[in-house]
Amino acid sequence: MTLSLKGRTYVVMGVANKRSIAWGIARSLHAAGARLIFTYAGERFEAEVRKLVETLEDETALLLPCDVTNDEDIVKCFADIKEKVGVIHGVAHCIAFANKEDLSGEYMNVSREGFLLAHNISAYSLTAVAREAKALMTEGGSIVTLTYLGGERVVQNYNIMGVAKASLDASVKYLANDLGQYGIRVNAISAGPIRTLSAKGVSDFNSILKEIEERAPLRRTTTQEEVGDAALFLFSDLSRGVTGECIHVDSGYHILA
Ligand code: NDP
Ligand code: KAL
Repeated sequence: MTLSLKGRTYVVMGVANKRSIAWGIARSLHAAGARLIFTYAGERFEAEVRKLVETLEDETALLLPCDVTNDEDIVKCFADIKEKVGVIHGVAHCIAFANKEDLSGEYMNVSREGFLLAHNISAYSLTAVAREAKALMTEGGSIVTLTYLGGERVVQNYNIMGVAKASLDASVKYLANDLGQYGIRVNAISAGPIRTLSAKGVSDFNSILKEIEERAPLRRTTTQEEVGDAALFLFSDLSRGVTGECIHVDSGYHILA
């Protein structure tokens, strides 16, 4: 068993820019020789993602639109992938969204609309994507999503996103149970805080990072590369016995009281 992914194809969803965790995963998969297909939500970041993908200098790389709030988009995206490459071996789901007003203050003030939006994009999308991807994973495969400690415990301001991540974490287990019989594994990586576009605008992000540096067992913050390499393990056959699992890549912060 090796970590080489030569001859394998993976769909990476959720690159917005070079700081995206999805881009860290893409770089690790690319270094292992995998062929990559990127999906992006809207035209907003298409040009930026296209520029990044070009830096890989891989003519086989593909870039496709996929807004996960839209079932037709998801179906079309995977139908396009089927037509262009046939078989895929995995999907990296690196997508989350909640309205800014639902990410501070008291959780209980969340509106029905805000609650459903966060669950739609951040949790339901994994199930919708897994269902479409399954048809293309005829040689078995591995699906990896990204979660955060705020789905297991109360983390200040994470609020609705914590509730959505709890739903995502449970989805990983139910999907793992459904898809195991087809040789498809489903796992999550719980990443420590990383400064990405999603984290932008979080007023006390510096103090969150400082606390990790001071208290986490490894005494340093998490990098995109660390998450990328953990994903590489989950996509490779070295993790062939692992499914329905959540691996914390967070310098060990989650073990602290
Ligand atoms: P980014 O902002 O780089 O990525 C978030 C991505 O979500 C963007 O690419 C965005 O696409 C995509 N997205 C939002 N709405 C939709 C939609 N409707 N359809 C398709 N894609 C959509 O942030 P991160 O890399 O930090 O986030 C990636 C994942 O990592 C998320 O699940 C996040 O919760 C998780 N995570 C992040 C941590 C951190 O500290 N940064 C810690 C733990 C987990 P677009 O830009 O095209 O709208
Ligand atoms: C406790 C933490 C502090 C931050 C609180 C909430 C963070 C929630 C993450 C969520 C994904 C952020 C958003 O949805 C931001 C959105 O409202 C506005 N941003 C955007 O629209 C940008 C342009 C696009 C690219 O973003 C998205 N998401 O599409 C949590 C910290 C310590 C760890 C983090 C950041 C975890 C996480 O899940 O991202």
